[in-house]
Amino acid sequence: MNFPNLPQSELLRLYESLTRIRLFEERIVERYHEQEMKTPVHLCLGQEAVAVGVCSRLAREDYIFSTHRSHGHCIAKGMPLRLIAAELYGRESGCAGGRGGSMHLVAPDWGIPGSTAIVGGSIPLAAGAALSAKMQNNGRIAVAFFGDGASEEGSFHESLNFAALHALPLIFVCENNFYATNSPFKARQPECGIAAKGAGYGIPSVTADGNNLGTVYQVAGEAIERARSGGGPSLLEFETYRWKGHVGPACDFEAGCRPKDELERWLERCPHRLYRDGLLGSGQVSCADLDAIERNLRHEIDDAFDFARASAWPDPATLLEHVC
Ligand SMILES: Cc1ncc(C[n+]2csc(CCOP(=O)(O)OP(=O)(O)O)c2C)c(N)n1
Ligand SMILES: [Mg+2]
Repeated sequence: MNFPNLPQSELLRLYESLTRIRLFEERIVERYHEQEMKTPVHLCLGQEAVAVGVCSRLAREDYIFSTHRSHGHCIAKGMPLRLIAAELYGRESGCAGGRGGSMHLVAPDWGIPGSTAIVGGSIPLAAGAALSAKMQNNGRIAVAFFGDGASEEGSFHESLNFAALHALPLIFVCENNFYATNSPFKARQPECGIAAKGAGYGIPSVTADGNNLGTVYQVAGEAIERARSGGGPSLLEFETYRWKGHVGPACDFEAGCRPKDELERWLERCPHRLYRDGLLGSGQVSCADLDAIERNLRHEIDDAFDFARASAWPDPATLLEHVC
């Protein structure tokens, strides 16, 4: 484990963020069968370290653009759980007034101008935000989160080209979980890997272990520093794995979507457990410290779900608002 050499407060901040995502999504899994959450949910259980390692290095004003699988990114960027939970329950108090659901999380005050379910859509949006930051010289940077499937879209290549040409303060963060829906990576792409595509445009590009929070933190930090100091874009390909099916709270290996032993191998590399073990091994914190964080987070999640379920439904009279 590449365990980061950081002050105790920062190590705990990372643990808290990682655990907040894990427990929030586990709560969705627990409650989804009640059929009160009508939105489809694309869970990021197993992939949390990428969100935390990247977003923990950003300022609140920096932009992130996420996808259909956005809970982890938005939580790690600081978006309040109440806004997310209420959106999942379709309530007026949700971040998009209950109209958007899980795939359209938005929180401009936390640097989240919008998330999009159009595969590859987050990438040019982030390039636009990075261009605006550069033109205004306001010191902000933008991050595009996207999956391995999105790297097959034209928008990925167009944005790489444009960002390289204009030296945009933009980080391309590809979460390579080796599947696009049920289609395995090897059946879709040649073996050169995703990072090689960035190198083709002259962009500093790396492939790294996305389940090792210390590695993500370090690699993301270098890219962010480069972007902020005028060094232009970077492409970071993080290898990781989603534990649940493409959509919904269930696993999918029973349906033959992927091999059980593959999932089991990745479960052994749980990003949360790896980080927790590293943290305890560092001797800087005790189990009791971590348990206290977890207890507080459970209260925060109870509060968010209670808030969501007690919130009003959107008024039907507003149905056509925001529609052209
Ligand atoms: C342009 C477009 N094509 C197809 C879809 C249907 N679709 C939704 S998610 C998805 C797979 C995306 O895979 P990837 O980019 O690897 O992200 P992951 O789900 O693995 O996080 C597809 C094909 C879509 N939403 N948008
Ligand atoms: Mg994928």
